[in-house]
Amino acid sequence: MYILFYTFFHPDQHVVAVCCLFRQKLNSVETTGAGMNRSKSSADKRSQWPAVTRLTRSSSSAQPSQCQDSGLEKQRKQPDVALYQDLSQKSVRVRGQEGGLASEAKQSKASPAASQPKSAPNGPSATKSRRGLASVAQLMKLGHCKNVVVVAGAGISTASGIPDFRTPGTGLYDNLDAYNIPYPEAIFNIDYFSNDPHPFFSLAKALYPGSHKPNYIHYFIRMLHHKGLLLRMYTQNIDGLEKVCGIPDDKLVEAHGSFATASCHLCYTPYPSEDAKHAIMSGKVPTCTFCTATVKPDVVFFGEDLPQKYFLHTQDFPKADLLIIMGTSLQIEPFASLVNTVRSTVPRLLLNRHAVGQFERVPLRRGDHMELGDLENTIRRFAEMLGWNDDIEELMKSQEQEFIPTMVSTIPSRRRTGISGSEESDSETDSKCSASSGASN
Ligand code: CNA
Repeated sequence: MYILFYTFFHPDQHVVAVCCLFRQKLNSVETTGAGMNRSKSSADKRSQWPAVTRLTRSSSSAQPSQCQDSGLEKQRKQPDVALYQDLSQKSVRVRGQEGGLASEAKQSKASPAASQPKSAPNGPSATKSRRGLASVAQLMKLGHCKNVVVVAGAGISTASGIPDFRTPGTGLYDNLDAYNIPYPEAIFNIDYFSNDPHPFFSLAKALYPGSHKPNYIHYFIRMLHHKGLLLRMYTQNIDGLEKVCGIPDDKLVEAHGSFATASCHLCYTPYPSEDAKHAIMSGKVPTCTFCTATVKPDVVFFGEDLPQKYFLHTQDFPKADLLIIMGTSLQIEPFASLVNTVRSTVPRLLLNRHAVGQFERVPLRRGDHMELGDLENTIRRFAEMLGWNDDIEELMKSQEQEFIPTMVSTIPSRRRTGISGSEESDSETDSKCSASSGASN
């Protein structure tokens, strides 16, 4: 009560602290699985700040200058000032809702480990550390890792030809001229979309599943599942390649949504995804049959709720005995904070081009491992160490044979074909039905 009173009179200074407390409350609500979805009713609840039964997507609390490969500042264009100010005002509410996690992240940064001098061990010496790939491979071979959680980002799909966000030069944030937006995040900002959907739709044309194929990294994760070791994969990617390579729906959390379904961005009335795709691909704007607002694929924008499935993390992360983090800059909250929720003794392996998040700190947390460099090369070496390379190559070949003839076909039939067939030896065939049905949109 006192806190609410205090906040009322000091809203700016104390909103984060208050939200932190609400976040503690949220944790208890999350474990009960209380309704957190992007339904109409959930949308209606947006006005009842503070919302305690959902999490919205936001950029990390990290400043752009802290992001090694962002290079964002120098790329930013002159914003449309009026719109930018309007969005800033709107984002206050969003930041307030997210403050709990943001402040958790800040708190963790303020921990004793965080006070260590920050020096990113990005050089080759970091990869020679005993805390690298070989150590984790050894643990796996000894049978210590039977509940592996994978956390992934755009870096796992660059080998498939899909640019990530932040890699200088090739990342989308460095190549925004075509989209005519005032700042990079605007392309995934729900308020900006509401005002002008065209920049996102231009990008969506390139990202719609169907024109890219999964790569060795995706199949490595599929192999983890095949071997019965994958507890769950949490991906931020929206390209759908995890499903295309055959990782079943029940093993996958697409934390930032996907193109598989579509709905009204305002009232969340579902809309046939193929119709949405067809409209977007032909340069039209699909509109809601209920309220006439713009329809969009169910990709989670900044300021939108994460899918309900995301909250499986409350069960999975305490259960994990190995966490593999790959191809992400860990800049987007609340996703980025997930990696801090495994038990303190659980090994965490970062596979990325450079150190990110808590892996930037020296010394690393006990049990943390890091292997830096090109992800596909790293994963190939990892697979060699585990003796999985032949299996993965074979899996890729068999999947490719099913994949190629159907590339020209529709998405649902391609996915169905990709998941059934030669995978009868898969140790977890139970998930095929759900994967197929998930892809039928
Ligand atoms: P990001 O911020 O662009 O970070 C990607 C990370 O991967 C960076 O640290 C890169 O250095 C690293 N990386 C990229 N390529 C390689 C490589 N070949 N080898 C090793 N490391 C590499 O992207 P995040 O995923 O962290 O950010 C989350 C956003 C990005 C999500 O909301 C996604 O929706 C969004 N996104 C997704 C896609 C996709 O679906 N493929 C593409 C672009 C952006």
